[in-house]
Amino acid sequence: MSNLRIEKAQQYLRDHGIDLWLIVTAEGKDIHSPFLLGARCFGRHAIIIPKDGSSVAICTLMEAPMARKAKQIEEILSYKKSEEFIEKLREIVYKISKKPVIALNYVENLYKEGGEAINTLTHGDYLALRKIFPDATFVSAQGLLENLRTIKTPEDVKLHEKAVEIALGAMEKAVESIKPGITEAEVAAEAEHFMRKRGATPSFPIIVASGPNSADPHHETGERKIQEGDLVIIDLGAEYKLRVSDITWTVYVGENPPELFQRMFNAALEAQRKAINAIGPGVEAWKIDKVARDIILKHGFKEEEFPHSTGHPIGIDVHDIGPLLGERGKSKRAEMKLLPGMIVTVEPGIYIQGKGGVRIEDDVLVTEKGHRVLSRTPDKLICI
Ligand SMILES: [Mn+2]
Repeated sequence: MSNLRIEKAQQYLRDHGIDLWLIVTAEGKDIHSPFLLGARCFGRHAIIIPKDGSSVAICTLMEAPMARKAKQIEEILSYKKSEEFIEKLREIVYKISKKPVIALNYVENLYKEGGEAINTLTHGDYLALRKIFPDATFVSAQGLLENLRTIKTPEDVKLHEKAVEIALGAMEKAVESIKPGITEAEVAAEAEHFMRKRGATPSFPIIVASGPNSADPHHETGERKIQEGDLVIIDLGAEYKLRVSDITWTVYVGENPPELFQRMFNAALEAQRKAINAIGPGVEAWKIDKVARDIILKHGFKEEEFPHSTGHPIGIDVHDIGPLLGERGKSKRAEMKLLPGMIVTVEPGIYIQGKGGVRIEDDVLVTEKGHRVLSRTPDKLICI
């Protein structure tokens, strides 16, 4: 059984003098479990990745067959009683090393440096592990997780492409459904229905922001009826086999958009396309943001009318770890370099309170030579 993710993790463990990587979790609290297992187990279970040799998981009797069928972890053991879980865990770990150095899913400097998405070990699990392995040294799996999550394997990229394809289909359904009198919630339901039929779910609550609501980038979809003369922002993503997409289109309801709306759209589009063109390996993330921000300001829009970052990495979380396409100095993550295999969103927007907003968002893969746009936003303002 060959699993590129596990091979990468094992290489990292060997390079850093760590004996094993251990995940112990229950009730879906650690997203890295389905990422490695290929199945969602809710009972308490452990995944053990040793620096050499076979990967092992210990699952409940009920969930072990499901984990075996996923064929990601080489050996799946099962247990009935919690004592049995502890015994098996001790046996496997001490077979790897008598004084094990164990990587766990927490970050060292959370408040200063962030890393929420990978800080998934609970304090209770940590205390339990301290008791089970009194002579172990625990270290953070942060570097390992950053490596595994930010740089996508070819298989990851395929799953992201599928998540994008489903999101684009859902977007087309949503746009087709727009007419004066339909509510934001009804438009969102059309998109979600499309995703569900294709084995996907929304990767976050679908945003349909109409009229003045479109001036709030994170508007909560409600029961407002869409009217002629509205700008409508639709921001949605599909989660397919744990990989997410995140795209945004903006449309106008009516035949002739006012000059202001057309200017907003043209500026956002130019900012978005030029920011995408600046993406390539080795480029610091803030530089992409600067390209977009400078264009929006050049068009005469104010700083506060583009109040968010240009983009963020996506992966198994919508706002994943890695380089943030934001203003320099805003976060340490803005100084990080884009590397081949990363996927980021590019989503500049312009928002004018009381009038409306425009946002255009694509998902972009960084490649060895430059980039590849995985989604495709329209290059003109769609008028319905
Ligand atoms: Mn986004």
